[in-house]
Amino acid sequence: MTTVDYQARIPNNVDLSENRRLQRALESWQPRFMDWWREMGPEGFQDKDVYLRTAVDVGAEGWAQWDHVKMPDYRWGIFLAEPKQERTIGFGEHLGQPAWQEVPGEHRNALRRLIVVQGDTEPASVEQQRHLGKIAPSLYDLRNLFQVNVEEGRHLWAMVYLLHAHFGRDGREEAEGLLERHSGDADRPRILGAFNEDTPDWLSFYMFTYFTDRDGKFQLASLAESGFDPLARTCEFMLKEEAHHMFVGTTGISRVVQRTAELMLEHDTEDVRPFGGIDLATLQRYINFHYSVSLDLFGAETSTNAANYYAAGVKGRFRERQRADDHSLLDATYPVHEVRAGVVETVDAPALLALNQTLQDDYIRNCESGLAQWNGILKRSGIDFELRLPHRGFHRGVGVFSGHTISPEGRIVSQDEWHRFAGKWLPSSDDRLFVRSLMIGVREVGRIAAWIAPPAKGINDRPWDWEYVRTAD
Ligand code: BYC
Repeated sequence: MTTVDYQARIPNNVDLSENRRLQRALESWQPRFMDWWREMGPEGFQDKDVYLRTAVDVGAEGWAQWDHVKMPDYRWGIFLAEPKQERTIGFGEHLGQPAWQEVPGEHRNALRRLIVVQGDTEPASVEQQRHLGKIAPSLYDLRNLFQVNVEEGRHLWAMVYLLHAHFGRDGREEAEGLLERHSGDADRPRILGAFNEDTPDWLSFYMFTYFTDRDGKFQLASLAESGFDPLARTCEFMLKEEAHHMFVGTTGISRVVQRTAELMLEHDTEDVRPFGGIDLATLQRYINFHYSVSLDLFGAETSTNAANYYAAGVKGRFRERQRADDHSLLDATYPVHEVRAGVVETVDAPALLALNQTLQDDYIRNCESGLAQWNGILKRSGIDFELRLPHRGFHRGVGVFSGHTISPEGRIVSQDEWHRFAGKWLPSSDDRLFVRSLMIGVREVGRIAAWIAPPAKGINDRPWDWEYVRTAD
């Protein structure tokens, strides 16, 4: 059992006090993080009490403490999952060898790159969401936003710890860089595309936590298989916190669908906009957008980077250890897509090269679960409409489909047709303005904005209509 030092300036279960040099380095990064949080973190509400869960342990039970705290007082700390006795590497060229506790020289660059890319997304999402507090639909939602934000801040700490502890001077420089790049910044943008998009309204926030945080789940799960044990254990614990972020997305969209269905029945129309609801066609366009930019986060479907990461033992597949194959994939093939003569075809590629597509396929299957839930609400309401995931080639900027114009149904269309239909397939400026017009902050206990249904229950056994954030001055 790793003991947790929760009283230390930086709460941790990595015996930080035993390593003075590292402790000093992280303590000098801490004020930089706090400056960033104040400048780029949630706008307003910093002096308000928010009902937050804070990680205090890594065991299965009771790992979190719940209390009203001011966000700047949140105890951001370093928590790695329990070590596994004699853990071995589960895939690639080093299969069966003991997991590394230190970074092997030959895999240093690959590991640093993966950790920096992962680390970069965490503060990026906080920056993207910083304006959402004042337009939150309820105190319950406001609290969930801040929970997600402080935990993304903790996930940044997780990656910064690895950089400082294992990558020397260039690790420290990379840690600085994580606070210097900013979402959407023209000169110093975040590394991955989706993290430079705006999250201007709460529908976008729920879509982001559903689709983009879910990429996080799959990437973290692949890194949790890493032969580099500190990275694996860090990601394993991050996944525990991440589950709530996707819950916010799944249930958030469910509640919007629920409210839309109620308004459709009440007014006997699909056009619920005049009644302050979000019509299903607009919801579908938001799904199309967020799903497609999130698919881009997987990189190209066939990738030598991914093959090298796998062969080296630094990044595995989702649930690598539960797969019944040889975990080296040297002779295996995997079906991938190609666009040939205007048609999408499936061809076999070496499985090692197709690892990004493999992970993307796992992700797509998992995305379907939310759609089933949302469509269940429509069906139970007697509404004959199905929300769908668009074709994987729709609106892609990375990989085999980039450079092709493909309809949500998967038909390759001309540039001309694309431009004619883009406003029907993707949120138009009119859609965005309309959704933005609904975003009026609601701060009274028990009240909620008219475009979304209340949640079925509250957080941590509290009622949903509870003072999750004490907003009074
Ligand atoms: N945008 O071989 P390729 C999360 C670059 S989300 C811009 O196709 P590879 C979270 C790529 O870097 C999870 N650039 O792909 C969610 C490479 O550049 P270099 C974040 C892109 O390397 C919500 C070149 O194109 N974690 O946690 O096999 C809230 C060719 O690359 C993009 C990770 O992603 C893009 N979309 O795979 C908070 C895990 N895609 O090297 C948090 C770590 C590719 O030629 N990252 N490029 O300069 C990785 O595993 C891989 O870097 C990627 C790319 C999957 C991202």
